[in-house]
Amino acid sequence: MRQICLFATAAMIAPASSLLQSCKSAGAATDETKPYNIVYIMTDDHTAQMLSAYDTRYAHTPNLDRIASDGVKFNRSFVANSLSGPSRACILTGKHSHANGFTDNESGKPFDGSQPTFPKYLQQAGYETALIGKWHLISEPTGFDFWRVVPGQGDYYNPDFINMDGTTEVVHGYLTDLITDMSLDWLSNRRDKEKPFLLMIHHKAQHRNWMADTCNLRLYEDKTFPLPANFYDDYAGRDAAAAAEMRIDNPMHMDIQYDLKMLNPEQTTRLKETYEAFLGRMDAEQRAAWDAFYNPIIEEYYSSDLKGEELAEWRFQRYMRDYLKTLKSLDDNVGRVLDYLDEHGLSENTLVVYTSDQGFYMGEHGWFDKRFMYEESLNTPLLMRLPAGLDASGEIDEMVQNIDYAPTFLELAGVDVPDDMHGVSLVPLLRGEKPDEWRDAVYYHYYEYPAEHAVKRHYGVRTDRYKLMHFYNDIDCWELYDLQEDPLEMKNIYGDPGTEEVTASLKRRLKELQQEYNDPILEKYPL
Ligand code: SGN
Ligand code: CA
Repeated sequence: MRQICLFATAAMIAPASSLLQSCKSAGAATDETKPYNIVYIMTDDHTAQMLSAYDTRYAHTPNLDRIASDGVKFNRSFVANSLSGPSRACILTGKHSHANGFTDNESGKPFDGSQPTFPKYLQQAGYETALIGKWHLISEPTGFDFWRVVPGQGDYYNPDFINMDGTTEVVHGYLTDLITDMSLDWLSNRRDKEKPFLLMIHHKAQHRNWMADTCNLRLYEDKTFPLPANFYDDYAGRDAAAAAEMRIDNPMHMDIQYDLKMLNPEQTTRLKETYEAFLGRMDAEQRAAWDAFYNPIIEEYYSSDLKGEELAEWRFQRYMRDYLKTLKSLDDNVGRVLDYLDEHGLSENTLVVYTSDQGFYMGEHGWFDKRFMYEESLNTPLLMRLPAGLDASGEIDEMVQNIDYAPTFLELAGVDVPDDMHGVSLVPLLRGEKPDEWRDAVYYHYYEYPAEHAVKRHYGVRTDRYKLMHFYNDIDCWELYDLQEDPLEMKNIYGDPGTEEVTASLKRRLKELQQEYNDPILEKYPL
């Protein structure tokens, strides 16, 4: 990798016309010789259906929507492997999982922190870098001047934080607030203000088991949410989907005590002890507020004897409400960060990125969780508020992937993108250009099986209109969807008469992508 310069300038990345404009609109902080700062906010398991800039059916997220309305919203934003650790490794390295080595969460193999990552390249280019919140890559973070992370998935209440000196301490409060407090503290008091910065704020927020802050517990209780059209999916023609263990209506998949908070001293469930451990972290005041809210619902639930669809739909409503309550904290806290940047004259010169480590199912196919290459979890929200000099606005429909973030940030910092990165820089799109040649297909590969939720290993290709997937390992099933005709992916048309040509062309494209990225799976399942 060759470094162009120590500090990038707005002039280096902005076309002449936009530069004129940026000079005119620039405030004190947008001196055109100043490199851009990057604030990267990522939430665990936040799906686009639950972000009102994308979908107004369920959620109201005014602060996240601010990022979209002041900047851009990517409508076709995908992950490379829909799971936390792998997704984070793809983002840091700009490479697919087989190349960065972190293919799954559960094998326990740590991320190889000695490999190049975009924060390291930014450090070399003179940036000050920080990471706060969920890390989930087992090894210690590398490439950051400052980091403070939660162990594993992190706890909602009074969580542990691991410090850079290796000590772990309990910090009193609600995790989403704490991560924001620490991030603002770093911005105000800890960073070297002479340097451009990268701040990665990694929230747990939307990750199972959706425990809201006590101040938000009573929200949305009067709301009834519409069921997704395919809530009662029978998975006909989709064997891998039928084998998955992530149904909202199945008590072995979604636990009545841990997930739905219906604590019962007389009953043991698979995850009850884990829930009790989470409750055990609360102080007396938090616990009293929690019990005051849940006890009447618990009493009503256990005396009502709901069954069948009535029970399934009650479970869905509780899931939706809990998810939305944790989302309220997240949205408020994103608002705090945006306000801070505005109030401190940083907005004009700072790229704000909002995304998630993957999408999530909110009852589509009857599910919660992610992992599958179906749309809800392949897709991930991606919003960006752009600094002066980057003139795109509104919606971007080009297909982008989380391996693109690293090259984007490098280009913005004036650092050459290393040849071995798989992603491509999104900077042309951020400039408002409509490139003639843009990616026509994304590649996906999921590995974590056998594991919780029983989602089989699979890889596939998605084009603008079609999706082809191959489930492998202890199964050998192909699936093909016409997303235009069947956006909910209910009818697997693989092998149907009339699909021969499109199947052959998708297999060709899949093979090309596997060759381009050097995925060794091609040797095992030649195309
Ligand atoms: C935990 C959850 C799973 C979830 C994985 C991965 N189980 O194991 O439901 O799929 O994390 O999530 S739990 O009983 O511990 O809640 S990821 O986003 O970190 O990849
Ligand atoms: Ca996740």
